[in-house]
Amino acid sequence: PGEYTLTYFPVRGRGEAIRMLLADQGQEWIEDVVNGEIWQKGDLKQLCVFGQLPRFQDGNFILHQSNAILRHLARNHGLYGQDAKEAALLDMVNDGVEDLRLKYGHLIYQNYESGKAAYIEALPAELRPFEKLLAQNDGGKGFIVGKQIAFADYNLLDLLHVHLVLAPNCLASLPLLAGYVQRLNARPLLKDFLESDARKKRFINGNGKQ
Ligand code: GDS
Repeated sequence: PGEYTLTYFPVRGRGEAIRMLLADQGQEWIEDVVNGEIWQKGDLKQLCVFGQLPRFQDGNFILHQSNAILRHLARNHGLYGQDAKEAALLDMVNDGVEDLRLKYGHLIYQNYESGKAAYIEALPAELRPFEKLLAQNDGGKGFIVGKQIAFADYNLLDLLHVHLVLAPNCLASLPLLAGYVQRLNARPLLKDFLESDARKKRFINGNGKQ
């Protein structure tokens, strides 16, 4: 197996679910941190398939698109469910996470000052589908799909983390999700990662809004 390298800006952004998956799976990886000055030069952007980061190297294999990177790691680390139906449900959850992540990104990068209040107002309704899915799986005491952690759990956990910063009370009416965050945060390797200095120093988003 080759060495893992994550090339990304010094933010959580679309890199953090990948980092959490790797950390929780006991994997090591190289952080190739790209600051604005390096990015502005444009050479790296030229190398990126869609002109954007994150970029991920697994040995000589290079991949772009954050969700494709998560899925690649899922296939290689047994994080894609127990059978084809669980894999399909994990894809469904991950697409739901992506839909809300895009709305969040729009708020942060395009509409923060004027959109924040309405966004927070609508947030519990946006998160409730995940609460319902959890309730349907083992009474909400476990993971989002099946009996083992999977890639979509890391992506959902990151989505919940960033929303808890934006709106600390957003899970007040969603007790299963609140318990899910506490339970996953307490996984030993994930806890070490979440409490690391590197993680604490990292801004959530590229423009400093959160
Ligand atoms: N679908 C891709 C993925 O999932 O990997 C999206 C990757 C992506 O958006 N990467 C961003 C990037 O490389 C950093 S994440 N930007 C540098 C560039 O484009 O040159 N993206 C749409 C999305 O998330 O789908 C965005 O809205 C990103 N915003 C989120 S940051 C601008 C500013 O600061 O306002 N200069 C950059 C804003 C920006 O890239």
